[in-house]
Amino acid sequence: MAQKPIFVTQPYMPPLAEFLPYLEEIWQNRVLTNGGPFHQQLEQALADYLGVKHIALFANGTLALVTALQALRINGEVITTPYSFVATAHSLLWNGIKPVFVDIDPVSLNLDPAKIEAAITPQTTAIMPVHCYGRPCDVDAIQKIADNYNLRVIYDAAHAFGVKDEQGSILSHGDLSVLSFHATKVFNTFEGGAIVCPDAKTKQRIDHLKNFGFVDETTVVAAGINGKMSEVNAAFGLLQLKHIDAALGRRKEIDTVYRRELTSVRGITCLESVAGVQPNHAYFPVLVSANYPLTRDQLYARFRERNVMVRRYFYPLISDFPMYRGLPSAQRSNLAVAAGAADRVLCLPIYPDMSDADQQRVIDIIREPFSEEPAPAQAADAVL
Ligand code: T4K
Repeated sequence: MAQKPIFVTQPYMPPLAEFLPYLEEIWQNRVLTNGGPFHQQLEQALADYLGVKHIALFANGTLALVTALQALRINGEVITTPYSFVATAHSLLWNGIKPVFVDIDPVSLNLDPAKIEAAITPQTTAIMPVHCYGRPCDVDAIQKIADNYNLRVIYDAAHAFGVKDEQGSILSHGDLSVLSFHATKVFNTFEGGAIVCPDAKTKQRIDHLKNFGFVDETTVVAAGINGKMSEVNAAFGLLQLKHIDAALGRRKEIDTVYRRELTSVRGITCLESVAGVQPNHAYFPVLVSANYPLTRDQLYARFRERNVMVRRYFYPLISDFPMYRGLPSAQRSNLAVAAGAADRVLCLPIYPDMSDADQQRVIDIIREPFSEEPAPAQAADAVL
């Protein structure tokens, strides 16, 4: 009989009984959306929790990315990473902006600052890096380049909820940072997202843009969109915040066990923890090398046979999708490190409710091929 499936992630769900009072309040008030009381409370609570100045909630992370670019009036060309979820580059296309892909750093798997300058042209207006898997970009190097060339920096921080570096929240870097609160993320509001911004004026522009451009009943200042988060989602976020530290704590335990059990496995590389960073353990990526007994895709297939739904985030590269692959910067020769990572990566299951037994199942599958290897040649000689 097939064992029960284990997914790459599962959303954390607080006890339903704790959510009912929030729903009762919504039923009572009949305020469902358009910046209601839970929306306002969640913005403040998140700004406090994350240690950031201003936060504007959105219906999802993709709308937040699209709006962030609008808020800063970005156009022309934007330098970004091919090693991410498609939404990163799609947000550029939705704004009529040309993505320019730059290769990633082999250790961080984030945009490689050393390769950014060569991709800057007179049309470049901004850089959109991604804190991939919640692991911080080289924010200082990126800011230096942005300052030298007068470029804006919008971080796709979809994975980086709660991550801190030595200067505080990772979300405080650049001009804007965008979060996702999708079901698969560390902090979820079913669907949801946010823009983190440093000043009240920018926050006000973002708030107008996410509400069709309305300033008041009769004034529309921009061709805005409907990006608002509903009261149900915001209420769920408030409840989630009460549980977030416990959820992050459990993720840390799972991360620690994977590292302990997998570091010595030949051909499996865990991404190094970054010094001075408080991580969120959003993902557990490993890189499968040629000296592992199976190829990455053979291991992936074996997991599937065992009903363990590991994922190859981020394969294929964004630059390999049809709407991008014609771009000069999308050529694989320009993106060798990213292509190598995409061909080797597997994201293992990690989520707060994952049991120790389920984690052991994952570890056993990775170790299994070693017991199937033919005995080493010396051993055979000894018998003769
Ligand atoms: N930028 C970056 C860097 C991103 O990673 C993302 C989203 C965005 C921007 C855009 O933010 P949003 O607009 O989504 O807020 C998932 C997510 O749909 C996507 O949000 C996420 N990145 C991406 C990395 O992963 P899929 O296609 O892998 O999702 P799916 O449905 O296969 O879910 C993965 C597993 O999670 C399932 O096997 C089971 C579990 N799951 C999923 C859902 C939706 C649940 O247990 N419950 C659920 O409701 O894209």
